Amino acid sequence: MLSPQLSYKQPIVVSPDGKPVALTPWLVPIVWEGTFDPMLIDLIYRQKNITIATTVFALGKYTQFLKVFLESAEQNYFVGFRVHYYVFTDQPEQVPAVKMGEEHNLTVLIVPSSNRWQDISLSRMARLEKLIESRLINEADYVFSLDVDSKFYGHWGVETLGRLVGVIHPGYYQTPREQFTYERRPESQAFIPYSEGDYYYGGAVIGGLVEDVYQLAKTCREQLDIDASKSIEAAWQEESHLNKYFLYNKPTKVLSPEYLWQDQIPHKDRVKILRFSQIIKNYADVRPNL
Ligand code: UD2
Repeated sequence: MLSPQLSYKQPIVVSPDGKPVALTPWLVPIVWEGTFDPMLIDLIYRQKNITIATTVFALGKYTQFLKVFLESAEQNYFVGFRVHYYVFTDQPEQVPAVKMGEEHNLTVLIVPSSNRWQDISLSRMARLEKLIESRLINEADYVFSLDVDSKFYGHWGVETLGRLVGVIHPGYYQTPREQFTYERRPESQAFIPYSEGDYYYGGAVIGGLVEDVYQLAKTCREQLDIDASKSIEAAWQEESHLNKYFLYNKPTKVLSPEYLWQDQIPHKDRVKILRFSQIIKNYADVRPNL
């Protein structure tokens, strides 16, 4: 159940002298380069024999992004740990054959096409919920849901694991919260008033323990269904509902914008290392509708 909360000061992500802030006001880490020892943290997780499921959706023209996504993931993403990609697509023949590293494998799941990009994006919650129920609960320990129109540029490892993991959107990490693109209409289940909010989280990265991501996906799907029954679509589809969920169910680990950047934003002097970034795309060319 979501419950109302009192207003409080907006947490900062970068201090006034430009230093990354490494702790949220509810005392969980914000993961930046330099805040963890990759060798030590690898050693800790190596003893745990974990599997990280990773869901990625590539429908319509977005299948063109799979090759770069998967090839760059195989260079950087949980190298040395067991990873199982689940690729949801309407065109299985377009899934490229990418050489997988040791203990990395991929399953293709066929889903119907859609002629609205908004429906593709928001239906990810329902599909994630069902996949966890039917398979991941037995097949994985952790799960990440990632946007496909992206490339890995640097290390992404076990430092990102936690019970419930969100990423700070690169476009809003220095923005006053009243300018966040949260859903502002009270009629929507995703509504957040101007006086509330911690960070603006990107919908491109959702992660955590399978059980916790299940609760997130189920709740967001239920909230999306209520909105749909009232013919309301939140400003940023499932991303708006995700932000509402994280406001009342705080992540136990927050990833800095190193873990979600955008190729069109210069990164030098802003982040020490670029790990995962949205590639530049012409929306009119790749989406089924505008
Ligand atoms: C933002 C979010 C995205 C999602 C969306 C909601 C970031 C960086 N991105 O991205 O996660 O919350 O807003 O509106 O936070 N897709 C297809 N085929 C399509 C269209 C979409 O497969 O024709 C899938 C694909 O996996 C894609 C994802 O849906 O990565 C999100 O769609 P988008 O990248 O077009 O959304 P965008 O860039 O507005």
